[in-house]
Amino acid sequence: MRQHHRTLRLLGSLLLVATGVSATGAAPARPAPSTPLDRVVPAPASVAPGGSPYRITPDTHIRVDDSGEARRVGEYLAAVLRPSTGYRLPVTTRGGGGIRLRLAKGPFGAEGYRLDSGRKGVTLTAAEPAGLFHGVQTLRQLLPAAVEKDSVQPGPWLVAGGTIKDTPRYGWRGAMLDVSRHFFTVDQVKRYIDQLALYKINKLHLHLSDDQGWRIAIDSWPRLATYRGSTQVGGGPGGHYTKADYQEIVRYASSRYLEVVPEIDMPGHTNAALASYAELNCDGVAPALYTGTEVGFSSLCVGKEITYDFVDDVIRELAALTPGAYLHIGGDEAHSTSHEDYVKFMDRVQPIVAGYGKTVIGWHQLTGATPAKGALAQYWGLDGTGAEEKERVAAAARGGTGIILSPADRIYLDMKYTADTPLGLDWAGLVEVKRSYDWDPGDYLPGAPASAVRGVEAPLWTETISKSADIEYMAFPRLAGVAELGWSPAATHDWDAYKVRLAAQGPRWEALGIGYYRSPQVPWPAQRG
Ligand code: NGO
Repeated sequence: MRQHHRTLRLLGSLLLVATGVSATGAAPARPAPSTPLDRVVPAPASVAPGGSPYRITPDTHIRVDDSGEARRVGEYLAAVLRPSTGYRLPVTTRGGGGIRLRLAKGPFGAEGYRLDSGRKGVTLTAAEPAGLFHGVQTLRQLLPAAVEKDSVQPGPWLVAGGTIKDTPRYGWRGAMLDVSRHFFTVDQVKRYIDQLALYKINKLHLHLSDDQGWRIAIDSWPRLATYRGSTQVGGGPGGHYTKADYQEIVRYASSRYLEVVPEIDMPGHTNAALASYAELNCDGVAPALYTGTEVGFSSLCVGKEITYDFVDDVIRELAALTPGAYLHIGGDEAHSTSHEDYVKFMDRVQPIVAGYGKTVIGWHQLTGATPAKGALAQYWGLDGTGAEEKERVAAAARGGTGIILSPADRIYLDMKYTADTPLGLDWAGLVEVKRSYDWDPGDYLPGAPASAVRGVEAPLWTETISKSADIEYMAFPRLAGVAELGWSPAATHDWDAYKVRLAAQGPRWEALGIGYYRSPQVPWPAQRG
């Protein structure tokens, strides 16, 4: 009799798992199904479901290798799970069953991991702590969305059985935040970093200067930050990062395995610098502060030596704050600089970056000059950009320049979704969720070898964006698609399958307090409460 009951119960739960009936849907309310192992964004490289699920209980321990970084990842996981499960989840280096984070040699690369789940536990294995961290993001998505809440939830906390083996397609999976047009505080940037980490984004590009604001303290040119940090688009108070603030952002990003890529845009987009120091202007007259949104009207004075003293000082101080390999020098929309001057300027400035041990990145206009050896060009054209311009970038790629893809009519997060989107711009067109996801970085740029493509990056320009809620509304859901383009093998690319996995993220975002655009293209579950 007892046996019979157990069989029935087992059958019932299998059925629930198979049909995906929600625990809060029709009776019977328990047990809840576990999330299918492949319902993860970005799609893992390979998924083999099977075997019993693991259930996190009050007795679960998080066992880590005896390494500082593995322990830190374990503590990070515990901090995610404790508030919603209400369990202690001690992080231990010995004994204790349940969740295990292991560092071991294997075919994982710098960021990959393997997840094995069964009745006795879940084990994440990776060669590097970054891989464990990305594996933790996968594990989060395998648990019910309520795991993301900050108060105790009923559970149960099941992880489906099976194995995931996962490594990224590209090493560059970036997001850019423009902190110049509107300033964002350290806490706001940290909040975005946490959101980027959910989807295994590994670069945070900060656009630190533009016509409307200079956001990083430079000791040798103090007025940049104190004067030109003092406002923003629309005339608000603006702000800037002290060096300590900036280092805190870098530290926090690195604790989430993101590398910060700082950008000082030059020689155009420099009204902030020109307004702060009259001597940087060819005519020696400082222009007024600028709080509008026009582009292309400012240029550093290419013929003056002081320009290069200035650039050297800025790059030296910024390089000293940057543990990462790259410095972005902008180079877009230099409409007020002659072509000859632009080439001259880039020929002088790129060696300065190299001299401080960093690799140059520029917007793709840099390919109209002579990109330094090893430089990366960030493509921000459109599907419809002229063949000549695309070929210039492709030729540079064939010559060894790496390419980061940020096509504006695909993954500029500041483009409106539809004509009704209250925020954002539309100069590159309207970019709904499907359009944003449905392209292949591998064959996007005709004539560029696939091996030149380092990955993708989603810029968020902030002419119309002034608070975290704005960032989130424009980034979600498109950011998840960009992350998938950067991480998942091309073979997994399929809008119909993607939109189902994406829909499952909605309740997670709600649990995390992220207000997202509920695109009608995506079959979101009904919103609760
Ligand atoms: C362009 C321009 C930026 C604007 C952005 C708005 C690039 C690389 N330069 O992108 O100054 O803020 O469009 O979408």
